Amino acid sequence: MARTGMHMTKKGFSFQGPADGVHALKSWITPEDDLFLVTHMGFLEIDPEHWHLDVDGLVGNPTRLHLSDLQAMPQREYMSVHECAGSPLAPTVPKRRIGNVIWKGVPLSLVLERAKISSHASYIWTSGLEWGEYADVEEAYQKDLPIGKALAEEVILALEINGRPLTPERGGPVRLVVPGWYGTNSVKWVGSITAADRRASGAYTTRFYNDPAASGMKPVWGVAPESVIVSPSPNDLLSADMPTKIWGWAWGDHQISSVEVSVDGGGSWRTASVGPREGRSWQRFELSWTPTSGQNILLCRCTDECGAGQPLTDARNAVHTVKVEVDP
Ligand SMILES: Nc1nc2c(c(=O)[nH]1)N[C@H]1C(S)=C(S)[C@@H](COP(=O)(O)O)O[C@H]1N2
Ligand SMILES: [Mo]
Repeated sequence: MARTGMHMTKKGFSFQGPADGVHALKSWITPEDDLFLVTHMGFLEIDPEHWHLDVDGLVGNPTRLHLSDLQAMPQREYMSVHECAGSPLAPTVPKRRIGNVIWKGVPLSLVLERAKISSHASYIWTSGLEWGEYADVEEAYQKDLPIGKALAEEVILALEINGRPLTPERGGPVRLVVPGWYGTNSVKWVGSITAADRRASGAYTTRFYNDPAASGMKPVWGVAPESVIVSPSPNDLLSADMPTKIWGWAWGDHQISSVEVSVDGGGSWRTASVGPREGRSWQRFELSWTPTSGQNILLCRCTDECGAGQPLTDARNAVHTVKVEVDP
């Protein structure tokens, strides 16, 4: 049910992102204007004075926190890629909804400690406050985290993005952020947190955001290794025999150790240079290249420190391709 001091501003599923897609993502930190926005049921506007967070379930001290309580707690900043896993109804279609931002807020672990979380808690459930319908389901946006991830230092109840308070569209005044895991886990408009000894049973943790796996279903949690070519874009005017650069971003829950680029449609691959990562940021890669006239088909693929890579097709992190026409 609706709490006081909040209303939906737009109903239904919505996606917004830069018109040029990944080719717009030229800066290390993605400005909010270029950062995608997603909501399943609609956007919620919450009066910060009325916002509160209830922490209950397997805790010794059920707690209600107002915005001023959170603001008075220790906060930290964390740089992280923010990526949407794509539609839960089409999990193998790459959407490349991505950005790299700096979040700031209160570590979730501090809030759980304050509520005296029980040693029997093995999952943390988090619910958004909005209401509405998505794919014939009408229930709260509730997600869960295994306790190990919930207590990890990077998981925060964010109050800011890129140095500014979260806007209502971004999930403000307070949202969960789970760096290293797909955006679906980062619950916007957080209203309640429940400690439990089992997984949450709602549609967003059982029916949606589970990938088929040999062992049954695998929750959409850690971000798989992925890379995109930012430049050149298909609209760039390139001239044959003029040396230029192919560059882009590579990221994943684990650090990326190598990126390869193909300039002949995947026939052969060259090793690009790869920059450092901070927190769970993306990493820049680049390769010098002298185009030849006609159509050039560019691809990139990366491998993380655990040896995981990118499939060529049929996966949300499938290899990215850019076709460029080069003048003679
Ligand atoms: N309450 C709530 N939280 C949510 C969602 C939602 O629909 N409701 N969508 C999730 C999905 S699928 C993504 S990709 C991110 C999008 O966050 P953004 O709009 O800040 O980019 O929020 C996640 N958190
Ligand atoms: Mo998403």
